[in-house]
Amino acid sequence: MGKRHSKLAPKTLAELKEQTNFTVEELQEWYKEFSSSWPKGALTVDEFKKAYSTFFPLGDASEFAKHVFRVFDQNDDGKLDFREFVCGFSLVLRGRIEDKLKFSFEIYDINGNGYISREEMSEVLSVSQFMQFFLILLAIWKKTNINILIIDKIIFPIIR
Ligand SMILES: [Ca+2]
Ligand SMILES: [Ca+2]
Repeated sequence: MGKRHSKLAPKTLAELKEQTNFTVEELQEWYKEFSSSWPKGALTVDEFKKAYSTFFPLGDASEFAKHVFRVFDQNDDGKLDFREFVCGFSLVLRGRIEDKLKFSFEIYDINGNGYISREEMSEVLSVSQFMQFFLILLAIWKKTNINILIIDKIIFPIIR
């Protein structure tokens, strides 16, 4: 058994600092959490669902978690590595409004053809689940700068 790395390599850290809206300290903190929760260095969709449902045990949050996973998994290999994980959270929690809207769109556009069909809309989730998702993220990331008003005034009407 090799020694588990609980610190990010300086090069990776510098790259992630560029790619996300987190500070060096926050990234180190995320990494520590991530590597102790998923020592393999990546998590599967089932593990993601499980983590998700511990934050939100009621209802079928795991169905929605599946779609979040799909969008976070940038290289489509069925695993979330630390980079994808932290980039996903950065986007949702601290991204520009345009990026958050793009994220919302991709959640619904399951086949990635640039359109949201009626079927995709009903497949994904109800609006209330979508709102829950953001509230869960808020709970996870207390120091978030996400603005509830932005969700309410911009994302909510768009996905309705
Ligand atoms: Ca991946
Ligand atoms: Ca589509």
